[in-house]
Amino acid sequence: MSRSERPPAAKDEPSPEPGVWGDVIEMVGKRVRVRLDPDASGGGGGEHVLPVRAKIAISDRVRVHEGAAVAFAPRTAELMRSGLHKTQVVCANASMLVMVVAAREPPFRAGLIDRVLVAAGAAGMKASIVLNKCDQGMPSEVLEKLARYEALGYPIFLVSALQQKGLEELTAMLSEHTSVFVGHSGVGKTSLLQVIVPGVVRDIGVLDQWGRGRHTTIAAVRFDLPGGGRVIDVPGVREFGLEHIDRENLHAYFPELADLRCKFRDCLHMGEEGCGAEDVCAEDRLESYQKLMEELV
Ligand SMILES: Nc1nc2c(ncn2[C@@H]2O[C@H](COP(=O)(O)OP(=O)(O)OP(=O)(O)O)[C@@H](O)[C@H]2O)c(=O)[nH]1
Ligand SMILES: [Mg+2]
Ligand SMILES: [Zn+2]
Repeated sequence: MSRSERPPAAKDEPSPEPGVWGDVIEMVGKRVRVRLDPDASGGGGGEHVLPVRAKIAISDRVRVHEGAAVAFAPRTAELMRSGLHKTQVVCANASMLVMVVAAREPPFRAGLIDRVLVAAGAAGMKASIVLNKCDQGMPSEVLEKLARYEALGYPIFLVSALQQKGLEELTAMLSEHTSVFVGHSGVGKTSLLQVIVPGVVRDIGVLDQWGRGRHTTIAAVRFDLPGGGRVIDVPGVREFGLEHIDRENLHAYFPELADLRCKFRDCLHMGEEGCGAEDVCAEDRLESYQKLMEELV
């Protein structure tokens, strides 16, 4: 319908919101790349590069009008990470957190896993753990710890991106979700993506037009998987602060403590009389919990 054919808007009727909805599929520096939805006729689509606004996170749904984000859709989930001075949204609208770890390079750190699992729980996301670089060996103490996480309900995947081993089960899980790969720098998050999503290197290469050189450490990117599902690759993390979580709620994100009833109803599992935490919680898991409780004061 041409402009002249359009019926005049009723006087007090708000004019329809201008712009087109799309997904934030890449964030680097002060820019975001938005992939616009196709229109009803199957046309439209295309991509826009916009300046970052404080609110935007990777995988957000935004409405784009005249080169700017003019509206944000409510997020189904918000993975948060906080530092001393600020809280950051790691990604929006993901349903599965995939904690990627290595046994040796970089070293396995259960403390970081515990923190990230808490962040996933607080975001209302499911979580799983991928041990990558299995070609470098699978030390029994690492496998024992992973078995404990599995018993707590977190699926475990033993894989090697290098040898392309163990990827079928992981890919099947990923096809059901929008997932985010989280982990220490160098565990192989981007390497995994490269073997799971064909052609991914070229896709990341588009960043070159912004003169940013190498991609993996600075950009957050979301990819569609060929068999369904989406994966978000974010820069590696060294620390994962949880200041945004109420300490009274922390136990809810430790499955072994979530429903624990101790002698006192308001037991915080910090060594109180009649506390049952030691009976249900592995020693280092309880240590992680107590360390976090002390941090969140
Ligand atoms: N032996 C072995 N090396 C691997 C494997 N996967 C990745 N690597 C190597 O580990 C190094 C880091 O891999 P990346 O994929 O860049 O790691 P990343 O987690 O994306 O790192 P950041 O982007 O910095 O967070 C590279 O040298 C990879 O070749 C694997 O399965 N086995
Ligand atoms: Mg990477
Ligand atoms: Zn207790």
